[in-house]
Amino acid sequence: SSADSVVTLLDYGAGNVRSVRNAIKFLGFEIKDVQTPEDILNASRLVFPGVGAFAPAMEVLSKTGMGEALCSYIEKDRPFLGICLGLQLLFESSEENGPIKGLGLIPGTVGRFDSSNGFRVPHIGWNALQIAKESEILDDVGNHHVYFVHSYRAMPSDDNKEWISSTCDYGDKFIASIKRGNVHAVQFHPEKSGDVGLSILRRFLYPKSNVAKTGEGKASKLAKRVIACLDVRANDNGDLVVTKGDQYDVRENTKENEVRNLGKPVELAEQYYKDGADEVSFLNITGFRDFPLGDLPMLQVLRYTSENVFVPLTVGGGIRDFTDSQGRHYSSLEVAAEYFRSGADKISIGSDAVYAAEEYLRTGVKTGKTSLEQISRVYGNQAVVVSIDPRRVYINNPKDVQFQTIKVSSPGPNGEEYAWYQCTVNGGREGRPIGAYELAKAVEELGAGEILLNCIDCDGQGKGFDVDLIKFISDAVSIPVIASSGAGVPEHFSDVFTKTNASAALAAGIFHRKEVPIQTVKEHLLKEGIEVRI
Ligand code: 1PR
Repeated sequence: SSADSVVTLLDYGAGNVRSVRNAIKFLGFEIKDVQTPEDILNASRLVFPGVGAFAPAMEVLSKTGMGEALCSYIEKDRPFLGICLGLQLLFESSEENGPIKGLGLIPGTVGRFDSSNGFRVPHIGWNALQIAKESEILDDVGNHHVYFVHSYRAMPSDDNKEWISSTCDYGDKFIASIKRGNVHAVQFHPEKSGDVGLSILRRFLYPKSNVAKTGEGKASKLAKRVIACLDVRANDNGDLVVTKGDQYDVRENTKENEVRNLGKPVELAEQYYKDGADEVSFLNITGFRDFPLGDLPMLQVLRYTSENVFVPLTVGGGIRDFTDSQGRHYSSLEVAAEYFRSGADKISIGSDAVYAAEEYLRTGVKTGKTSLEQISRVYGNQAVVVSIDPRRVYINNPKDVQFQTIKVSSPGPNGEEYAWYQCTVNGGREGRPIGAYELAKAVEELGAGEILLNCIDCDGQGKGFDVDLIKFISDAVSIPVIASSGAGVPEHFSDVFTKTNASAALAAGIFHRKEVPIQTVKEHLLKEGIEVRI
């Protein structure tokens, strides 16, 4: 292999850089991992995908001498691409658990987004860039959305003006990318930004070639996301299949009562990526039974999918502490780590988050020991989704229950005008004494970065999302909420986006049964004046 086809990658082992690796390989390059500071100095092009939190990253860079090597590499104007934290570390300092000193190559500090002005934090999703100066790697990107996921950002100032190649508006105007000579860094994730992101990487890797323009686009702000969800479980032969329930019942109404089989997980995920899904979620729906570390097929599904799918991947099911039949104990953190290493960008916690929230509400104490808290501390809250599986309970009088209730838009079977939403565990099999409202507030405090809001009553019915529920919860928290369950036609998506503060909408059945392609949903949203990524 010639030096021309090699990319040096600085991976200090703090998280998942699998997708960056996959994207580089997809573009025809080999990867050489940095082992020593000399490897940095000898690189012909260096990619630095920062992951994890600022302080531990700086600690590793200082201790190993890699920070010094990085500074000298960059000062020599050698080809460099920093991603996300790989941009932030170039600044003087960060407020993240700090102030913590950074590499100090660019004047300025990194601070947290302010959620008080109605902008949800973390900033998750596809947003537009305002190009500030010419940068060969960005070229026509200004018309397109790119994928961001972060709670901290660097701010533009007179002192760092000369570095800024683009900014992004999200409550405030922050630095989306920098460029000086051959040195580039981006706050967004090109490796997760679909074709547009791949073309950014391609322009960096092949600096003198003519990369074709990406097609039409018209990005102005944070887009509403359309997510394809694959409920995965082993069928009775032990093969992993994509299935789909009817109010969570995934068995066919036949004599054999077999598990409904709608296709193969990897193939379907790739199809949805090509069709324009902004994200793909896998839910291992029997994860509460089988142990996921033994569940190698799901890890394989992630590994294969992440080789060809360049949008965020979420995986859920079975994320909790576990002792296997041989008595070996696995922490939820180990389980999550295995999923991240295999290509997941986010993990989603269902049942275990319900128990954590119940305990927190009972004691008022954050122990720091729940899976939710631990995973979010190590990987950041943007990597932790809580999946809620509530069931609607109609009541006549809000005083009849101790939970937060809403006035429903259409009355219950006996004319009830109110409802609360009871949380369940184990795939809807067991109702718990906690409402969706109480759960959402509690998990936000415990470190969830996003909420996947299902509704058992609506699941698989194709009659539309539960707009009452989604409005209720998305108004209660300041983290993004994904509306789920019940989509049947494109109008259901515009409905949920115009009537609630949901940041994303997820569907399964209509996509699996090929009733409505993802593009059709997006075209409809666009026509209704709702911004989406095209
Ligand atoms: O409790 O941490 O092991 O996580 C289990 C996960 O598996 C949870 O996220 C839970 O929602 C999910 N799950 C468990 N059982 C089922 C089931 O269907 N029997 N699937 C299940 C939940 C619901 C949605 C579905 C939407 C959209 N799936 O994600 O995809 O309702 O469907 P639609 O568009 O066809 O209406 P843990």
